[in-house]
Amino acid sequence: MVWFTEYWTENIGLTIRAKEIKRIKSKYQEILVLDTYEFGKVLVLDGLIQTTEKDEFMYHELLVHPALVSHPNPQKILIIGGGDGGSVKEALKHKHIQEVHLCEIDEEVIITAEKYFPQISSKLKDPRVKIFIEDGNKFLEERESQNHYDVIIIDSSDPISESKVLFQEQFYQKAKNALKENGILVAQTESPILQEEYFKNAVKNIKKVFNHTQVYIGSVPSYPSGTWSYTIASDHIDFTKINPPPDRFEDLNTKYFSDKLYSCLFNIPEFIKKLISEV
Ligand code: SPD
Repeated sequence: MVWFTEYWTENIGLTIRAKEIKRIKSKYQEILVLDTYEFGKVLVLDGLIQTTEKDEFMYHELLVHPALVSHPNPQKILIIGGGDGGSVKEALKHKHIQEVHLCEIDEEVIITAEKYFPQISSKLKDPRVKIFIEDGNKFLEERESQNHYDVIIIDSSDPISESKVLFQEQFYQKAKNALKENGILVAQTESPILQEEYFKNAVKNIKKVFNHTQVYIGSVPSYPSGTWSYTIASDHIDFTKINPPPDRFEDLNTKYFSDKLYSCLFNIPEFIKKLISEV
């Protein structure tokens, strides 16, 4: 019997019993693959759970679909991070998508996902997907002035070590420069309950860069507190005023996201509105 604990803060954590733990050391981090009783296989980077077979859909569907249905015609997508392939899998459910660029710093994450998480990584070899093994921040610097993408999805790990820069104002500015005029950025922005400062900092920096910003939340049981936030932003799309046509929600084959969920997505709890008002 093996137990794994992710320490959410110094006072609280999540402990999972595993049948087996595999350890892989990459150039950037320690990668663990846990074979657990409750969550199925679990991918852990430097001690932090990134994805689990049981609840990956809850996170990836909510990160990806709101932005893709909000955009009138998303064709070219960039995903930064997300080497497990979960966001690619969800993005390719939209029939307009012609090209997905995935920029992941650590090739070993992709190799591990393909070996141990075949369902989550199932679309990484799709011909519409081009993989770049690069630092996301540097990748954007090279494409900054190209008005290249319709939607940019920041599927990062937490704002520590290599990922810290992916939560800073300068990074969001580079992302905006790489978007087409009516482009949309969406980012995972941490737990508003246990990671209040990370959350507020990310929202504050996104708000500085874009005219329209909305926070929404969802449940991800394996992430700190189980309540997770996402921030969607654009210069030209006011998310509170648009009403995507019903066909944009068809054939997505989702288990969490739906047209009904989307229609009330931005009605977030009062205590989270208060946190946002403080940034
Ligand atoms: N605390 C973990 C947050 C991780 C968010 N991103 C995970 C990447 C999965 N595709």
